Amino acid sequence: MAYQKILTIQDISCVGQCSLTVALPILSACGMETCILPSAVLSTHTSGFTGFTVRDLTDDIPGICAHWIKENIKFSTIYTGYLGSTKQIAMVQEIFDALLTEKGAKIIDPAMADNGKLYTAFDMEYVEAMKGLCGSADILLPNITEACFLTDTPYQEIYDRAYIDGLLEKMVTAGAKTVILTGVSYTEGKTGVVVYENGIYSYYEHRKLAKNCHGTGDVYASAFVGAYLNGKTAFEAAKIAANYTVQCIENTQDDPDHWYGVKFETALSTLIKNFE
Ligand code: PXL
Repeated sequence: MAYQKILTIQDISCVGQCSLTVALPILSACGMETCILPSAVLSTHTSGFTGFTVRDLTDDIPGICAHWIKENIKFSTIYTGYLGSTKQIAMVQEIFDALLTEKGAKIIDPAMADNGKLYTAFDMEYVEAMKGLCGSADILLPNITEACFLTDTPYQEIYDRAYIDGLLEKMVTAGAKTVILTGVSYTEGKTGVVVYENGIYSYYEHRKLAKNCHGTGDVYASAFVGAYLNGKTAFEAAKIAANYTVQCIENTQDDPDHWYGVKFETALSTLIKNFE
């Protein structure tokens, strides 16, 4: 494994096991120097908690980046997740241009929607801006809801292979090089991920657990990035991240008090065995 300095841009939800509090430990465990750019600080995530506080850090970003440019700091991968404002999306594009090494990878999790709906903080202006950013992705990691928003496709709970393949094709036509579409279920009791790369669709199917947990998109994307940077192909990394996420849900689902996230820490030792 080549040690790399990477940057991840997403929010800090102080409580709730998502975004940076998931990405930083997972990527560190995967052996990467992980620098962070917090997009916002929230007391908790926004799915299920009420009365949370939010501090949008958009206005801090230009100064932070100017300092990094002055220090000649560069990153070999930039991985983005939940952003704090529409204005930040244009800033992220500038960060890609200024702070990535020459062959550096842009990995984008659009992190804006699930179960057919946008997260409460976002609107269609955000979606429009996110479409532009996702068109520049080397690797794009949406769920089906996000893929629908990115491609102006009506969301369907029941779908077939043609519907899924159509979503993937539209995202690639819009510019994304490789797309990993999560939460694709063709058979009862099973779910999986489709990897679309160089015109080829590959599907990894696995068990679907009864419980739909918060934060699993972030756990999945972080484990994917960690595996990919350890030299795995996109398909191998998609599979490793899926197995890890299933184990995290399994380790959480019997604890009714733990409704807000998954106990991703309990499965880290299994995740990193993939890289020995
Ligand atoms: O897991 C996605 C996510 C990240 N960050 C914040 C969120 C959510 C999902 O709701 O609210 C603040």
